[in-house]
Amino acid sequence: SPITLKAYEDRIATHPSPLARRLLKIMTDKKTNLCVSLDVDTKDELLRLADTLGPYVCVFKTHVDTIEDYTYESVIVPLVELSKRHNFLIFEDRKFADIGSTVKSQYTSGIFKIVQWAHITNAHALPGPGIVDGLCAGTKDISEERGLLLLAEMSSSGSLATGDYTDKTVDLARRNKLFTFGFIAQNRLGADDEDFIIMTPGVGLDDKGDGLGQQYRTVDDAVSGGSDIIIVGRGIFAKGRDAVAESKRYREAGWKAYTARVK
Ligand code: 6AU
Repeated sequence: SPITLKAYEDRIATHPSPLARRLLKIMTDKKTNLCVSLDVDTKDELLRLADTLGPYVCVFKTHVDTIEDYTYESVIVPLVELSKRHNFLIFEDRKFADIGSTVKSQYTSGIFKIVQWAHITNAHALPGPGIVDGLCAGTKDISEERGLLLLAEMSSSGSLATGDYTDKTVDLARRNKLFTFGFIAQNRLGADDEDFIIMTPGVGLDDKGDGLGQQYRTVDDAVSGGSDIIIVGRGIFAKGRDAVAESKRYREAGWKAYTARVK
């Protein structure tokens, strides 16, 4: 039988994670479950897209280490400003994968200082509980909400994150539901009485793949399968595409698919 879920709005009051509550409120207020993946390599392009697409998204996802002309002052400061102006959250797609002590440094230090500005980041479950503990320890002095997504499944062809690995990733998230508020996944995960936020990449309406292992599913497939937020990158801003028009299209498709599955 098709998955039915409570409305985003009805999940706000009961969600254990403060960050998830804030996110569900933004989604409800802006009527969008679209996360745009800003995989570009200059700060001008990143900031231009964040400004023009800001009204249509609940979250912007970044790979900040791919920006050629990155500095904290010229990229992060204006990006945070735009996140306030357009009311979106920032998700640095860092995919941490090391021991707790090392990821804590990678999260808090260096030139990126991710914990200072990224409301959301993600990590592989591979190293075990220490990775979550290390990242959580990194949020100690931050007053704003922070949240972690574990990679429970991947969109890429031949991914090893399946079956028992996926189940154990869900168990790992259960240890700290205040911080680990959901998953990067292709399917609904967790028990019916749990409320993990599922964010799903590998979504595209016009392409099937990218020749390097990425696999695309439609918005309907992702959302009817239990995804709460669709992550779209090249489907929106690849060369020749009108990013504003595509953002509106994916936002509409995402919201329509969501309303169709609400209880
Ligand atoms: O829509 P695309 O293919 O242009 O971009 C997809 C984005 C990329 C990937 O790094 C990321 O989503 N991603 C992730 C994430 C978000 O963790 C996991 C995954 O399984 N597949 C995937 O594509 O920025």
